[in-house]
Amino acid sequence: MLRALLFDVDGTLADTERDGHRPAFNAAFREFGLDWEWDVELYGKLLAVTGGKERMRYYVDRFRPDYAKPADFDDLVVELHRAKTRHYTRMLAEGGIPLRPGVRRLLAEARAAGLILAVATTTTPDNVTALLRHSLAEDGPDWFAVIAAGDIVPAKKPAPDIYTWTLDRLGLVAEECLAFEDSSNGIRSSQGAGLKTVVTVNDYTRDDDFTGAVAVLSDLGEPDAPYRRLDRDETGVVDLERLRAWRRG
Ligand code: XBP
Ligand code: MG
Repeated sequence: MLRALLFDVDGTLADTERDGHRPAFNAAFREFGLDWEWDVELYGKLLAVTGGKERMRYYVDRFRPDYAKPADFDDLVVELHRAKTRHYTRMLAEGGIPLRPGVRRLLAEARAAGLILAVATTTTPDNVTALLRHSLAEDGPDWFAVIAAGDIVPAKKPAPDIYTWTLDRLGLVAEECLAFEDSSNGIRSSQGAGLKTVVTVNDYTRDDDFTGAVAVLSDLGEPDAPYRRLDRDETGVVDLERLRAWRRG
């Protein structure tokens, strides 16, 4: 029986990366007087690494051989990340970033049907709360039985740990759940935890490897704007009936 839906956040619930996280990183860099500037294309490359602190370290190691790391570089990364989170949550509060097509509709249907909702993401907990509160509903965070986020597991996606942690917390096994992801790092993580996974792509992840996905979609679809399936010729709307049919396979 399908008991729970587990959602990634960035790129899945909302298109937060290009116009949310990226400018928030840039604002933090400016605040600290750094000449780092992540444009849209570079950010696509940096998304290979999940986690904001991990991404900044990767940027310096891979793209800034000219940068002389100070002795307290690890502390600087933590400070930068704190500033970035402040900028990002303020952007969301200021009217931010809308949910992707079909997300609110499916969450509401699942909730009304008594299914359990959960979040499994590498982003910082404050970011998730801000998005759910400002883009879903004032009580949006309360819609979710578990919000697993950020550093609660040391190994971020593509490691399966965040999904395994979520399943443990819910007291459910993978067969009772479906996951929703937007990236290859994400689906490696969810499938690594044994979860069947529905993918909705975005501009950064369209060409990712989604082998094993239940379905690869443009988005979850709305009645007046159906999804387009990328892995076969099909359009439609993702609702519970369709999810149950896909799950049965
Ligand atoms: C999301 C991430 C996060 C965000 C930034 O990946 O990788 O790092 O880009 O958030 P996923 P933080 O969608 O697979 O969870 O800066 O708070 O880490
Ligand atoms: Mg994602």
